[in-house]
Amino acid sequence: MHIAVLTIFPAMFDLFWEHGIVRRAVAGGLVQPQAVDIRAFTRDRHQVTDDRPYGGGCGMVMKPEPLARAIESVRDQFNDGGFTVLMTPRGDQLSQQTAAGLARQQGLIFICGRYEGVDARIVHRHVDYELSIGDYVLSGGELAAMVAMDAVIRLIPGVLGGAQSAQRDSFSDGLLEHEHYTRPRVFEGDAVPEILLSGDHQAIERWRRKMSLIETLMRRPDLLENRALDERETEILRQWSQMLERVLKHQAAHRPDSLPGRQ
Ligand code: 9D3
Repeated sequence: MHIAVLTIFPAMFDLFWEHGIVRRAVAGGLVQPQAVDIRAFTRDRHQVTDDRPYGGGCGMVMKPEPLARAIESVRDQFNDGGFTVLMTPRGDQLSQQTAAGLARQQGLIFICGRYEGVDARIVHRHVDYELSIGDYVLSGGELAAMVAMDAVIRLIPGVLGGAQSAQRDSFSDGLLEHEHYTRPRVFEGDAVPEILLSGDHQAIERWRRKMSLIETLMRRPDLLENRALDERETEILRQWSQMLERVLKHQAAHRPDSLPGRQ
């Protein structure tokens, strides 16, 4: 997949391409990345990429002409076309599902805004999708584009090896992961759960699924509301619900005001 990032800070991406899974994807020819310097597409002596907003107000806006020329130049190189994504706090929030959709495109063009944003005509005429990574304020679209690209690249077929595999991500789909342990068996007085040392792979698998479910219930109950539970999961939650009920009843029976001789 061809991926181009349009930015006034192309050097920010040098290290991104050179590490970990992204680096392997590039080395294996599965991703052909390029950071395109928007400034190179200016035509004035001072290579200006921003201008004052019509209607006044503080802050600057990214000029449309250099951006349009940069997008055209990349489109000419992507013979099979590219899906153009503007990184902006106003966009749809990135999700695993969005990432999977982007991973199916022939080519991707990410536009990183700086200043208050880009001229609206760029959005109207050249942008296919507006993407945010969440409700917090960044100084520009570059880090957000890296987050999106990282999520997308690991979903391109062949990028993850069998050991890691995107299938494992979807196996525990919709649940948080269980805890992980490695040596030593006891660290700062905290021992590895006995079952993980048992060698009983079926029991270990059951334990891990149960822990995933319970971690999800405690940390992200919202994830469970939107996910179908299978029979085993339903049974685990029923057991927990009974346990909690018992604890609550016990607590209620032992409240100070329920004891004789008080109040
Ligand atoms: C004063 C109003 N601000 C909007 C919330 C202006 C503004 C803040 C930050 C305009 C641009 C930016 C720079 N941020 C991005 O370009 C950006 C971003 C983000 O800030 N948060 C989450 N996702 C993204 S994607 C691009």
